[in-house]
Amino acid sequence: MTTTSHVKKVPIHLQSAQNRLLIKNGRIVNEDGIAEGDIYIEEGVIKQLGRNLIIPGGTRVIDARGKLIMPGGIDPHTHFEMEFMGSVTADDFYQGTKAAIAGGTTTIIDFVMPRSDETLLEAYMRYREKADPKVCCDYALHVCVTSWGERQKNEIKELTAKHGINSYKLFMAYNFALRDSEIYQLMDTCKSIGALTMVHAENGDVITENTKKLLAKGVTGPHGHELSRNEEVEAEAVNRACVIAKQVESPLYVVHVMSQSAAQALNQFKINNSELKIIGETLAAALGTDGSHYYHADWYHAARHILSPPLRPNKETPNILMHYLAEDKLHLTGSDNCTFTAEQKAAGKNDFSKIPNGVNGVEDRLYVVWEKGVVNGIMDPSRFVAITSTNAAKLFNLYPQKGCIAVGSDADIIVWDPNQTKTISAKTHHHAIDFNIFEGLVCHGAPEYVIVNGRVCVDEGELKAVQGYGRFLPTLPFAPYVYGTDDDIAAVEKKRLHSYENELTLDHLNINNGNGPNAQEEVIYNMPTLPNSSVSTPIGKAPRQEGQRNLQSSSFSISSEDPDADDRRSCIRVKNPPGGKSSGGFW
Ligand code: URQ
Ligand code: ZN
Ligand code: ZN
Repeated sequence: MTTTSHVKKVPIHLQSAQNRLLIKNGRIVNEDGIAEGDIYIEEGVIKQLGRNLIIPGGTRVIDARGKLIMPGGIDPHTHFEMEFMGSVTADDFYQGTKAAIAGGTTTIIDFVMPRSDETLLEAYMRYREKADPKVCCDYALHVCVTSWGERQKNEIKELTAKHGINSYKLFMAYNFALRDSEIYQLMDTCKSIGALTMVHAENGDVITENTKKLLAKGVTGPHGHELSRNEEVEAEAVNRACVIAKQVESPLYVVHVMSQSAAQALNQFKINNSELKIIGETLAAALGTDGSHYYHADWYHAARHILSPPLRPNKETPNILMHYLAEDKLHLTGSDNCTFTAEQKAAGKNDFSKIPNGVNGVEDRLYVVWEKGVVNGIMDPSRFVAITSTNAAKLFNLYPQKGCIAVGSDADIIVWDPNQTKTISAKTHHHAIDFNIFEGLVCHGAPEYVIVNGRVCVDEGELKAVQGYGRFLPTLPFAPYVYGTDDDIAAVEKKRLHSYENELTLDHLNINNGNGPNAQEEVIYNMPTLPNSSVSTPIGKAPRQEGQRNLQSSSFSISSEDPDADDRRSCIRVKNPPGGKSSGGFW
């Protein structure tokens, strides 16, 4: 099996004029600003950005007036057709990636979960064989390391050198948790090969003891799940993982940060150890719902909210985590999509510790983050792009192929209509289960078009995903945003900005350049403004610091039906040092 082939598996008859596409009149949102312009796509790649583009006849035109054009979502955390806790997750790579596309996600990164009798390489091959023919969008893989020794050490070296894997997940809980000494050794090995260690941070020993005690007391229902693994149990493990990473001087990615305590532990460690790269991911589930559901009278309703670490009963948690994301104290969002049917959940009818862990999220992640983050005024559209797409691309070394709208990038694009209203429901979602943890959530904003590698896969809201259209994305080690110097990062950003500036001139960016600001030094992006915002755009990113907007009492309108809308938009000045934009801060 080759791991480097990027040849699309699309039948020739499907590749006609439809792979030439012009998206006109929208506002292009990248993580570093918003610009106005048109996008020309050919053969799955963005070929031109700007205005008055010269394009071949027969090109399909999408009018994006009044819409936002954003990079397709990248979900760094899914579990499609995974064998886990005696079950197999209901969404397979076809159903899962179809659901992803329906919600605007155009790349997913799944986890290879080895069977107990399998080598890591065998597990990787098994995942490639099941995923390659089914995926509707591009995908990459992380590999879970569920036991540790010389064999695993050699295998991860091989997986990184030859098979396009640059990230490994270890567990501090479950019956395949690694001990601290093993965690240390795995981090050391990952560091030596330029891979990123990801950690599921919960204190497994404490959970085991708490579970025994709760069951002995007769607490067998779903709420026992959260009681057995409360916030402290998560926060302790987050801190311990950070401490070990510090001893090894290794970067660390903490998956599914689910509580205020854990987010605080991570952030405090980062503040005290600013030289370390500690990355925090949280989930759509943690932002869109809460642990009060574990006390629901219907056992199935409660059980269907079970995942680990659990949702938290503190109803403020979603809001707190969203502010952490806005303030760059957490860095990206995943779904941890890991769906089980009611029948599968029933395995834990008499014992909460046997309920298969996992919830939906791959389809609804963007809706939830937009609604709770942007519509609620906690972050702006650029930060939305950063935490749903760009930061994942950077961390897993897929940037700028993925995660941005720039010349040369893959044409993974969503045309987002902020005026559309959608109510999330299991009746209309595309998962293989009949329950949705976000049921009834009314969302103001939805993808009208989703373009996957140049193909329109959501067309005026209609889903047209193609099985097997996606490709495996090999991820290379030593990602500049994880292991590189500031100069390495600046070189990547410069390459990306270079193509951008060539195409979208100051004029196209609606810049008042009467005083002639040097494009190399200063670019002014037109930005929509937000209602009732308490937090402004990214912190810890040098280019953003000047021109941080006061988002209070402004009005968010991007309707281009309104000719005066431009006048009301505020501007953000983004300083670019000579030779390109500096990454500043973390990124
Ligand atoms: O821990 C995970 O990420 C997977 C294996 C299970 N799902 C979950 O409950 N988070
Ligand atoms: Zn996990
Ligand atoms: Zn997971």
